[in-house]
Amino acid sequence: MDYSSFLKAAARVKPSARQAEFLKNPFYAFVHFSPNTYTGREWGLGNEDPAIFNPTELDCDQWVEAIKSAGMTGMILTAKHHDGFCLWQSRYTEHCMKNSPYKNGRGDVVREAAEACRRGGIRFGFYLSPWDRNSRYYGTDAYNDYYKNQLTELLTGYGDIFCVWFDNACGEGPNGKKQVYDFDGYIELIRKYQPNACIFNDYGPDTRWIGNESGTARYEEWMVVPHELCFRAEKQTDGPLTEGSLNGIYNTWGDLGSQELIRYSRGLAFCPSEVDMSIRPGWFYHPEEEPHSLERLMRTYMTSVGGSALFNLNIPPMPSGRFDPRDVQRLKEFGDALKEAFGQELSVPHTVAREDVSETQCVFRIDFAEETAVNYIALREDISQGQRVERFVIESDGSRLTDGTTVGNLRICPLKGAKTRQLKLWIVAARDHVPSLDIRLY
Ligand code: FUL
Repeated sequence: MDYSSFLKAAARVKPSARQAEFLKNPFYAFVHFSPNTYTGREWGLGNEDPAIFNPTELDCDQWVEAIKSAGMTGMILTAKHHDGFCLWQSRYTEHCMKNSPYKNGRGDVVREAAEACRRGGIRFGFYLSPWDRNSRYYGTDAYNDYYKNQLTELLTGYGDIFCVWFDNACGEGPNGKKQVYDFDGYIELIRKYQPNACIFNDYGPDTRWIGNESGTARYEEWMVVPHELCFRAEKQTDGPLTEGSLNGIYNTWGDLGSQELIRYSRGLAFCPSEVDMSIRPGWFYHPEEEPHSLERLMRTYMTSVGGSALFNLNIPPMPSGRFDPRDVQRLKEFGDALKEAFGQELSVPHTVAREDVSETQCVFRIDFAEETAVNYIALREDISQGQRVERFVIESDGSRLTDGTTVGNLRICPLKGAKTRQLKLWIVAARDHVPSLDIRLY
């Protein structure tokens, strides 16, 4: 394919209906809870006694209230982490709630969490770790059946699932063997039972890992990425067949979507990235740890949600089964700060006029009725049409305030209270006709 046709095709790589829906609510919670909560480990060994898992004051409604207070709209629970302990009544193992003293072995944390989400009006999803340090099947074909049986229990017994999260962690099981995961089979099952659920994995199909666990998002984040990276997602166009290769491409690369990179791809897929980080240093609860500062959480939000990525923020319950009051307070402060920043758009009357400069450039002129202080400008592309904007500049009364690269699902630009009568948003480069842009001022 010649390069200019390739670029036009790149501009038309589109989200699936389930991805487009998922991107409307990009901020949700992770909840890491397992025997690790009681041993202080981050990766359990798999030989923990199920009797240590005993959340005597379990209160999933408290989780949901805290999650909602931060403005999050979903929860992904570790139904099973690497230690293999299942937080529900699985028919396929004894290493589960059946052998926990909680509710005399009749407890089901997955059910309590799912029901609390439903009551509180947020979405529910789960993380089912493929790596399992307990299962005696691990390292054999029988393990893939075991995993699929458990997936089926979770996909069919707990109502609508908005996200199924699984990583590629693949260590040794109890018999010293590693497992070859049947990801295609897992994905098929999820599509069968929960066709609207988005599937997270390093390589797609629906969302992908940002590449670190510290909440650091890329300055330039593309949802349209080489199929060599997201090979579990649908390839929507071929590459331009430029000589070279993207072998070895991984989520940790600094650039995954610029023209300089995609020109070497053999095809493109649509797959937004997810920033996953914990509110504390660990994924699991450790009493000596403190939640991160409000500033750090705000910065992460601005660069993830505000940088066309998703934000999955983990809050680990304490051994009692409740969230730590310090985390509850930080989540509330976070939600209040977000409301303060974005709760209300600027009320000063203004007009927005668009003028096309060329096929792939345009300028939006925003005129205010009076001098106005602007804290943020938030931009959105109509991503149902694909992702196109490559570079923009924002000027106030003729001088540059800020500039950036991608817009995508949402680009929040802090303008730090700049006083202005007229803002100009120049779209300096786009992959095709500049799409219609949603512009909001705060
Ligand atoms: C990783 C795991 O190894 C960590 O323990 C944690 O669950 C993180 C979210 O994903 O792959």
